[in-house]
Amino acid sequence: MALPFPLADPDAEAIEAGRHLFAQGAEFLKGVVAMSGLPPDDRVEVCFAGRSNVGKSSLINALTGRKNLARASNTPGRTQEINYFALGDSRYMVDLPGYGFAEAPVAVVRQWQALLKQYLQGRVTLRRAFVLIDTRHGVKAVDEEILTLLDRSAVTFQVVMTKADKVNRATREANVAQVMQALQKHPAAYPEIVVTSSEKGEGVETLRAIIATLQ
Ligand SMILES: Nc1nc2c(ncn2[C@@H]2O[C@H](COP(=O)(O)OP(=O)(O)OP(=O)(O)O)[C@@H](O)[C@H]2O)c(=O)[nH]1
Ligand SMILES: [Mg+2]
Repeated sequence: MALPFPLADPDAEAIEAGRHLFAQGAEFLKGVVAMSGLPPDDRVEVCFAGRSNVGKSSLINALTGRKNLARASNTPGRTQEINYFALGDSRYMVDLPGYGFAEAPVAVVRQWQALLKQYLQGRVTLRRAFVLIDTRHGVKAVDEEILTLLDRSAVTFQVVMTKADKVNRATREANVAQVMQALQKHPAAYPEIVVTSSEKGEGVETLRAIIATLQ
């Protein structure tokens, strides 16, 4: 029986397109704190969303092969702006503020949530939101909130599981299955997931290929 949410498996042509795209180089463009600060919507854009500390910045670094491009910190909630990266001259990659950071002041959380909502609902060139889920934990209640927001915003989202190097095979399989199950009730879910490790490079080629084939 075919799984409703199989693992992404791009063909050789897509892998090559991904390699080519990322070979063009990536640059940090700007950090945005309000919709008025967004760059012109003149190219395909993807964003990375996920709980604080899930590995968003590390994944952007792994994709671009640049150790410190997106600040990967040990301090949860540090990336508080919408950070724009230009990939060659044809794509934007966007590092979103992490959610679920319990120690952040309520007013700050509200402000992020409002901006996140405006961004997801208002950015016409946003082609896909990658929602990062920790392979150690699977989908949690706090993740469900953003999945529901994406459903309502009609933004296609694709789950990228992170930190796969931190779990054994049994946990990995159990949590991949848990994610596949959780996605069934989300109409905006793209029906393939990607398992990654920024540390080991697993899944990085696949994700590059996916980003390169979005039009
Ligand atoms: N072992 C391992 N550690 C990882 C991996 N990805 C990220 N980490 C670690 O997890 C921590 C958080 O990673 P970040 O990339 O800063 O997470 P983030 O989602 O950008 O966090 P915020 O910006 O605070 O929302 C760092 O200590 C990373 O080194 C991975 O694939 N494997
Ligand atoms: Mg970050």
